[in-house]
Amino acid sequence: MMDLKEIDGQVQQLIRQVKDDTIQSMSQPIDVDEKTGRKDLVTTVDKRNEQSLILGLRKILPEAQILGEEGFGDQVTGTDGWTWIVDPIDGTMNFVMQQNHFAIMIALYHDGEGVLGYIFDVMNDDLYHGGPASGVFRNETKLEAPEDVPLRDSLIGISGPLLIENQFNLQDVARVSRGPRMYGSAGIEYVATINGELSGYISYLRPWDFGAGKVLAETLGLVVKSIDGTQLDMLSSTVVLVATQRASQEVIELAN
Ligand code: 2AM
Ligand code: CA
Ligand code: CA
Ligand code: CA
Repeated sequence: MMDLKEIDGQVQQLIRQVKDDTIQSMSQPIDVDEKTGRKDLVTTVDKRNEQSLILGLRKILPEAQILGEEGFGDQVTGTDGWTWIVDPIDGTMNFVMQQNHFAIMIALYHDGEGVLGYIFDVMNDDLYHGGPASGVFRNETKLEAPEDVPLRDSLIGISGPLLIENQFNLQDVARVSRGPRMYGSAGIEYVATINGELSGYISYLRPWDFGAGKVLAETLGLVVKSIDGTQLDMLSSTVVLVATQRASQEVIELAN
């Protein structure tokens, strides 16, 4: 097997290529389909990106299994060994409606432990990457851990459906904070938390929505948990909280 640095270099090359293809595709009309309804979209770019990423990742680490949102990967039923998790466009609704505020995400796990994470903020041309072995980078710049801010001095990301329905008392969480924000892309909200623009982010997420962000956020000392305070199961969907230590304690207290 290649060493981790070599794998990392090749994944960065791959995700930059797929980013370039994505930008290229935006100059032509894009086919959009509804998956479960008019609020759940998939495009030809989501599908093509996932196929490109899977093809590339298979070459980089043939023994790994691959979990991808659009179903071109493997049927993943366990976390033993090497697992890639791929989200080919995170924030497809933003991609279609705004041509902005979306990300491409890749994560690498070994025996359920995060090894590498990648979040490409495409329109800002910023690749967030790294893991416990190397630290976290925005492009070439190594990032410091964000300040441990409390909820009342900060903005907090909360997904639209959870806030509208006041699930887990999230309207109280919003009131205690300086204000709620909703960006519509888990990747972009993870990045905002990593950058210290938000003290945290709360949303119902699937493994490809939280896999990459979890590696990067935990490497920077942020808390990534289920909203009830328990550990995340890498293969299950749940309401995920990523936050500073202080904000996470406050949110978990208010939410349960
Ligand atoms: P997607 O664009 O890859 O589907 C939108 O608030 C954020 O939540 C996006 O990151 C989006 O990822 C994700 N998302 C959208 N619909 C979802 C659903 N039904 N379940 C879980 N996550 C969803
Ligand atoms: Ca989707
Ligand atoms: Ca997603
Ligand atoms: Ca997606």
